[in-house]
Amino acid sequence: MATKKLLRAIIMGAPGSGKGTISARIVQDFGVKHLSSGDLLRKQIHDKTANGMTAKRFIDAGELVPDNVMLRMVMYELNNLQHHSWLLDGFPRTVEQSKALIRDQPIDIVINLRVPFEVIIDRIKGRWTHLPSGRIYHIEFNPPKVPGIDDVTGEPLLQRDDDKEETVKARLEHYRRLTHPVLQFFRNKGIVEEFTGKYSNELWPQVHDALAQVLKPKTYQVHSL
Ligand code: G5P
Ligand code: MG
Repeated sequence: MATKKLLRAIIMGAPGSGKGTISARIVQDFGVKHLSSGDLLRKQIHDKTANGMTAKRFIDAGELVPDNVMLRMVMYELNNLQHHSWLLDGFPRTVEQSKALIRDQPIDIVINLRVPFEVIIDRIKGRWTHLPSGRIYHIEFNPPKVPGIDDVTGEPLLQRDDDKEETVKARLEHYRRLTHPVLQFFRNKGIVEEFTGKYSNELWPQVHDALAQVLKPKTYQVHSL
């Protein structure tokens, strides 16, 4: 496949499968813009916008935010990224969202992270997030330099409200029911690349190589196993 100038990519995977972790590495090595629907929603909640207030009720229950809210928000952001390569994380999550996206944007590749559900709950329990930037830490896997403090800004880290064990279980269930059909939708288009494993450091070199087939990397940071 010839490498092309602008990349349109999607990263998929269950809650806690490492989409944010792998996305940060893709941004670093390939210089693409990262658009995380969850980060966008958390910012709207923080800013107490009307969309944020609607979304909060669904997020706290581990349910998906309605398609009309998501589409308005994400398509607006994508419109500002027309001249950039981008990676969508957490969107689309329903077949409705997928159909609306591809009506507007041709997608080159869907990266699907397949991580067993049993490792996910433990991972999420140990996650700490810098909410304004979306930077993610884990108490063992990638701890901050100072416990509870963001490495870059020195601001406090928080645990996400939807990371309680019961909410994580609801999120995994919604993923199974609503997001599997999305994968099938893109598989039918022949653009899904599957990556299976327990650790992000095991998946990362494979993801890097697959992306390098469609976009020239600027660098390759090794993250040891
Ligand atoms: P989000 O924000 O999209 P989820 O549920 O899809 O949330 P999440 O929880 O953000 O996904 P992730 O990004 O896949 O997980 O995973 P991550 O943060 O990188 O990794 C999880 C933790 O594990 C981190 O602490 C990381 O450091 C650690 N970790 C990573 N790799 C390893 C490893 O190898 N080993 C170990 N030990 N640890 C590791 O969506 C949130 C909500 O917003 C709404 C929904 O309500 C959703 O529930 N929403 C939407 N609703 C409708 N439509 C949409 N399109 C929506 N988008 C969001
Ligand atoms: Mg995430």
